[in-house]
Amino acid sequence: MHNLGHTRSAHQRNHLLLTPDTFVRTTLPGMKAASAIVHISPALGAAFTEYTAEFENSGELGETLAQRFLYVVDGAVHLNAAGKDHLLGPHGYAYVPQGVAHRITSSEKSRAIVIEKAYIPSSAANASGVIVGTEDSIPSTPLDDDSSLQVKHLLPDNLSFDFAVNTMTYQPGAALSMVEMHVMEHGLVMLEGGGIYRLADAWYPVTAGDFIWMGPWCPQWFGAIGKLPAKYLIYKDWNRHPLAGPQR
Ligand code: UGY
Ligand code: MN
Repeated sequence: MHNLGHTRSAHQRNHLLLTPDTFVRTTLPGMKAASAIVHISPALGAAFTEYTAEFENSGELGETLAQRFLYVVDGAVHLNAAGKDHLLGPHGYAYVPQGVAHRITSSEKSRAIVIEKAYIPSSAANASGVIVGTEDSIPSTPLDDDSSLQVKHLLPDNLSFDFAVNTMTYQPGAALSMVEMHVMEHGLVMLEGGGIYRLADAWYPVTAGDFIWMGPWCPQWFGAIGKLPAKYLIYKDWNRHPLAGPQR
């Protein structure tokens, strides 16, 4: 569509906002009847990659050398790992540790958010096994005692994991209580609703379908606007010393 070169997408030194009108699809090695919209990768300085995988009826994801996290947005996605088959519907998710052979396929048109990251081991814990779950059965906890802002931790919070993936749901009018600035980076997909995201020195209107990358120490704040709750899926590196892992 002719939009006179306008978009809400923005590419700044320590953050990225990608709106669906600027999405470009590609096929990653090993993908069959599927394509990827790569949202962020080490090409921009991130220590992880995140993409939306769009599957046809019988699609398949390729291999990865990294650990992999998958969250199904819609459709039906199958994971075969460690000799077991799992069916993931909407809000279903899976974690596959680095080095574990697996296949991810679809039995209908489906969309999933995929996060991959080279694992940083910890001498204090063994690596986890495969995890499969659904967001719907995870209990939520209020952030900073604010019951209008609920967080669900999709992965266990222990040293086996070097990243966290959470959902955060804001009632209309709810907001982060502070402008956060922290060493962790974020990959974020707006799943429902919308609001205003402050990133560094800019305030962006954001809505379901948008992707945001926040680099280390990117000033960040969100307030939900509208009549329905706003919900996003958020990745952060977690549980490791700042000197652990690749030096950038
Ligand atoms: O976990 C977080 O750092 C989260 N509160 N950040 C955010 O929502 N931008
Ligand atoms: Mn944060």
